[in-house]
Amino acid sequence: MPHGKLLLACLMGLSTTTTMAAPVGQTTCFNFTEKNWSFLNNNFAKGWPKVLAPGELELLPDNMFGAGVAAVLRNSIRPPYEVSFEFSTYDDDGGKNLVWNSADGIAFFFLKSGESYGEPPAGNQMGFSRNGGGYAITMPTYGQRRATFRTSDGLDHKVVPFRQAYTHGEWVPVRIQVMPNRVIAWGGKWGLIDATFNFDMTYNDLGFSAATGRADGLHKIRNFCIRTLDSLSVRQERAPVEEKPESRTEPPAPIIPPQLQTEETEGGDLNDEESLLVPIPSDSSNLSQTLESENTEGDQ
Ligand SMILES: [Ca+2]
Ligand SMILES: [Ca+2]
Repeated sequence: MPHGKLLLACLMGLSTTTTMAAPVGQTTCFNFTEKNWSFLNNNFAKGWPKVLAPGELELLPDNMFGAGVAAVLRNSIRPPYEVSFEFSTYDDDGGKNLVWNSADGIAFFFLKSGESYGEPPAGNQMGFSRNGGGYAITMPTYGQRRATFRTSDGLDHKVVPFRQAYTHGEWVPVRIQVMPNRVIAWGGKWGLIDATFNFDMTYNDLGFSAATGRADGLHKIRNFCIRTLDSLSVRQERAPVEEKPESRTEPPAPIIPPQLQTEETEGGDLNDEESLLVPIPSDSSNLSQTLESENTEGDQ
């Protein structure tokens, strides 16, 4: 990605306005020092989140326990839009099979009120506040690594396995499309979440949160951008779904997900090469139930 030029153009745009009344297809990237950001923390996370370098944000360092943080972008962007970022998690006693050592994970939240966010909660809420409404794509690292679609009441409506929620220091790309009443998320090369929900559109703030409990870990994000979408050009993109983790011994290598193809009409041509990929299942309720029961034992 020609990130330097893009970032510069975006920052120049931001300096003239506090809102994002951007034309469709415009990408805005952030370095986390823009005035629209609010950083929140609890008493165990004083000083975090921290901007490590332009565009790189350390939500939490390694070996900090009981911590909860959030970085809220106070903004007025309304769906449909797509966010992209990379994230990295690392724990000095963590590893791909040491699933109880590292916690708790990162959440991307949207359609939320930053003003009434309150204190970012520690533990398996991953800093995603119950105040101010909103929704989140979460990537828990404690126990079964997974991705979820979560509402602010703490309920997970979709849960899928996602081994790369814990990256052991690698950077993993994520893309999330927020549309009226639908959210789609990709992580690494996997299609993670495709959820429909009757969204409350009262608030438009979005951002990231993270937390630790009795288990810990470094949580970082970088290269965060938002691209405005035209709802008519949003195309249901097909992506492979991660296998059940037991069936694979190695996590997949992270790759940059393909760009959206906006030139075709919705549905596309089934004979094109995307038809080789597996569609995201519209209903993973059986899996969700299994994982939710485990989730209740999460790190507090
Ligand atoms: Ca540690
Ligand atoms: Ca640890």
